[in-house]
Amino acid sequence: MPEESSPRGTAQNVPGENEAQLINADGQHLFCRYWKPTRTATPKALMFVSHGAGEHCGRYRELAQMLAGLDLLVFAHDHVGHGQSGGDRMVVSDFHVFVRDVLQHVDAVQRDHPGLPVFLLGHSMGGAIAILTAAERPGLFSGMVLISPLVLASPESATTFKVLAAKVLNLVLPNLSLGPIDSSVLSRNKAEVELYNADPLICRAGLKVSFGMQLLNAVARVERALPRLTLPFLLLQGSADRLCDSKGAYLLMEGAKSQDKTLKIYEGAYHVLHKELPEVTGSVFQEIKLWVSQRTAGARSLP
Ligand code: ZYH
Repeated sequence: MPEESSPRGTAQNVPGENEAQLINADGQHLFCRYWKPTRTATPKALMFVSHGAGEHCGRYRELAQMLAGLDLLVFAHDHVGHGQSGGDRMVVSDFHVFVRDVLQHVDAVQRDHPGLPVFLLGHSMGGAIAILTAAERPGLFSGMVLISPLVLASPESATTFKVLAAKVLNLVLPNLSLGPIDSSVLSRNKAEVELYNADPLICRAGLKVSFGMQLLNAVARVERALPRLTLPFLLLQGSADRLCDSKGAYLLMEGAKSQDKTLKIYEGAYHVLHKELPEVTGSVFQEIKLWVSQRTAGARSLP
């Protein structure tokens, strides 16, 4: 595990949660969080959590704590350009940097916990990162949980249109802003929208054309990677998601070669299923809990 550095932020007083720093291959700081198993000193599996664009890994605390309660060691970092990590806000030279950094972190944690199964969990852009990470290292991951992953550029999304129109602009005005995303169309839970809007670690600046181009690159790479996916996965998707169209979830189900693949559609739900109406989010937590418990049941905690 990376060296523990002087902890900052709010997690200092959160029981079972640790913070640390990693330096990536470009020399940038990655802000890391760890949630240790609550019932045992020896985890039975590892789980990396991959957050989405504009947000940060601290927003996955409740999910991580639930998974730590299943004897998993849950770990995460803020992707470059996000949260408390280095780099210009929501800027990445190539989408693959996100994937490379996840693999660096997974390799580091696995060195300290050899022989344990490793899982991925990703939301939205973080889901695209999880898919590309799994496709790059076939055999490394025992499974993945995807919450409304970015698989398709929604044809109805105004941003998709703007990004496509801006392909040419990218050459001359890569920093042009495409306008911020409207969080109120991403969850029906008003309290969660307010929490999101008040979170100081969220990047609310508009998506830069250059970042939109990287998201489009990611979509194209995910589509090509689907036939290389053989790992078990659980896919959760809202039918009324306006950012990542549910057609993407069906494409993923058809394209992945995995034998063990499960799709659950939440009728009427928006994009951020883990922060949606209580009945949706409650079910999302239950489904993930059940799926992960079943796939780690045989795993023994190593001394
Ligand atoms: O990863 C994303 C994200 C953000 C912007 C995107 N734009 C595209 O995909 C995106 C994904 C398109 C752009 C055009 C080309 C094709 C891709 N995330 C994470 C999600 C969005 N956020 C939404 C706001 N959140 C946190 C998670 C929120 N909102 C309300 C309540 C609670 N959380």
